Amino acid sequence: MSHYFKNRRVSLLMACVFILAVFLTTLPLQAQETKGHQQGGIIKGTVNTPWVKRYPALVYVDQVKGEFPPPKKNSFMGQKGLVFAPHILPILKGSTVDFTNDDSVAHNVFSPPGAATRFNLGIYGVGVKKTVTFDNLGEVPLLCNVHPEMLGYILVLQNPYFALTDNSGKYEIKNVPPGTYKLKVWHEKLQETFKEVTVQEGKTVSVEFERDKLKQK
Ligand SMILES: [Cu+2]
Repeated sequence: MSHYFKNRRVSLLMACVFILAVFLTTLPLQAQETKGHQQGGIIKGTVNTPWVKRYPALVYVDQVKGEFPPPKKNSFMGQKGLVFAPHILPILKGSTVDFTNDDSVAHNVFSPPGAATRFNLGIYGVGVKKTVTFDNLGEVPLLCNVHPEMLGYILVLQNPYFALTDNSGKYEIKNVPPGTYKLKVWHEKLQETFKEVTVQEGKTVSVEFERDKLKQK
């Protein structure tokens, strides 16, 4: 008799543990779903090219309905150790960028013909900050008149749904509003390419860019 009760107690306890475990494992899932529901979907995947080991690729949604005002805080493009840092700076249209000089030598940052925004900051020394506002969509290569080896890029975008790849080519764009879009890849060494993507509320969609489709410039 007591054996029977003991077994019963054990199975009751096991049942409780099981229910608790199920509850605990589904809890974060539920939270995630609620969050995803409020914040659109996720686009993720890989840009399969060895070039990403050197410089990241930019993956971005080409056009999204709505207005996306630029951040009030200025973006930042430094010059340190005779390189532009960061090498690639994606920004929203209308953003203002601070160009600082953290080197012990003077720089003369400018954008060449063909850039979405043309500018020339002139020669400026250490500790000086110059600012430029970027009102046109597209690519702005950055050069320096003093150091021909210096090269950087600003990419001016219509919406905040973009990501740079890590050094294995992986990217993830969060909170994308549901819809069908052109998902574009930009890399300084590659021709621009895109894939169509449909984003659903609360879902993750994978978009892979195959190596043979990524043509060198
Ligand atoms: Cu320079």
